[in-house]
Parts: sequence; structure tokens; C-alpha cells
Amino acid sequence: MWRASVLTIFPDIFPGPLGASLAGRALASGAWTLDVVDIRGFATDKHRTVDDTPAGGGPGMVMKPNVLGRAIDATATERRPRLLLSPRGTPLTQTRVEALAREAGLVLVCGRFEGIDERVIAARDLEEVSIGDYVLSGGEIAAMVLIDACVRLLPGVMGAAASSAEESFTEGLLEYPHYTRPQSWEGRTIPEVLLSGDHGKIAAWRRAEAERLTRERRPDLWAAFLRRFRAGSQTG
Ligand code: JFB
Repeated sequence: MWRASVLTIFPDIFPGPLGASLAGRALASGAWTLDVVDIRGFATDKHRTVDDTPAGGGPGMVMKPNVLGRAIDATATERRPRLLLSPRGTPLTQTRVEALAREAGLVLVCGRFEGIDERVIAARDLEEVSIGDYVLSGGEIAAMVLIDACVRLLPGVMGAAASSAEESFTEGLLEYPHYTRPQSWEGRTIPEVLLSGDHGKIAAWRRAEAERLTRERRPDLWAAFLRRFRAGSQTG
């Protein structure tokens, strides 16, 4: 069973949104497990201090290495990647999520404050990952994002509905547009081709739309797609 261990000073906010919908049903059905470790439980002073002022001065506070180190050591982390959510981490991609979903599970360290003491990152071999180029106030929401992305890929969690969107994204294209009844809504109609019953024509239209949307919205993905397509047609 895929196991997520989350180390945080806000254990009460878990499972949060992971307890609802698809991930929640999968959690209840035993497709994955979540254990939440309260980092503050490993502080030793009467105020259960987990942070201190930065060496060298400057703004904010830094999470103490000894407290976090003890929390990691109390967690059975073997055979699972140990990730630290961080704005300076390697950007997460769907390809990486697919690899992480094939692991035994994850150990996710959520920092707060300005960050955590650099020595604990090295000493416990934490890999820094980021969910995107914007700044959050802590690692907890990022950890939930990463867990959600992994859980929906676990065997049996999602039906066949997952695969088309997945294939499209993994191939490097955005998804084609979707429609359902009514055929006409507020004067807007479903594209004729989708009502034609011609599955070849429908597939071609969806492919063309996926390519158009990628070209218009994501020039970065489109350039990468063209590079792969050209390389692929040379080598077969
Ligand atoms: C994650 C965090 C902070 C340093 C720290 C802990 N994509 C992402 N953006 N922000 C975070 C993230 C991820 N993953 C993130 C963990 C922590 C942000 N902070 C706040 C703000 C600025 N510099 C503390």
C-alpha cells in the first residue's frame, strides 16, 4: 500500500481536501495511507520551540535542525523518497509524479518560517521539490498538491477516464475542449463534428484542438512538443 508520511507543525490541517472526493475515497478504501507527524512533538523545551533566529541575522525564523532531525528519525523513512517542499526545489512535473506514484510512498517534510536549517537537508538526504514559481507560506498545501497528484495515479483509484487526459499531458499537449448536453446553451452550440458519429474525424478534430490550444497558451510546451516530434520522426 502506498504510504504518505507528512512531517508538519500543523498536523490538524491533514487530510484536509485529501479526505474528500477521489483521494478521500481511495484513502477510506485502503488504496493509500496517510500518517501525520507533529514536528513539535520532538521539541524538548517547555515551550516546544521548533524555530530560532537566522545565523548571520536577517528577517524571519529558521526551523531548528535538531528538532526536525529527531522527527525524521522517528519516521520509518526507508525505501521511500524523502522530499522537502521548498520554493527553491526542482519544479515538479507530471513525469516525476508518475515516478513517485510507483514508489512505496513518500516522506514529505513541510517547512514553515523562512526555511529550515541547511544541515538537516544534507544530513537526512532531503530532496527539495517545488510545486511552482510562486511563494506559499509553508509546505503543507504543496504537500497536499503532490499527494493528490500521486494518489489519482495509484492502481484502481481512477477509472479509464484518467487515461486520455494523462496521455495528452504526458505527450506534451494540453487537453482538447469538452462538451455535453444541452446541444445548444445560451446560443452556443456543440461543434458539429462531435455529433457526426465519425470517430476518426472526432479524433482528428480533438488532436488539432489540443495542438492549437498548446500553441496559443503554452509556447514552452509547444516548442518542446515540436522538438520531440522532429527527433522522433528521424529515429522512427
Ligand atoms: C514550501 C515555504 C517561504 C522561503 C520560504 C516553507 N512552490 C512553492 N512555493 N512556496 C513553497 C513551495 C513549494 N513546494 C514553499 C515550503 C515552505 C514555501 N515557506 C515560506 C517563503 C519564502 N522563502 C516555508
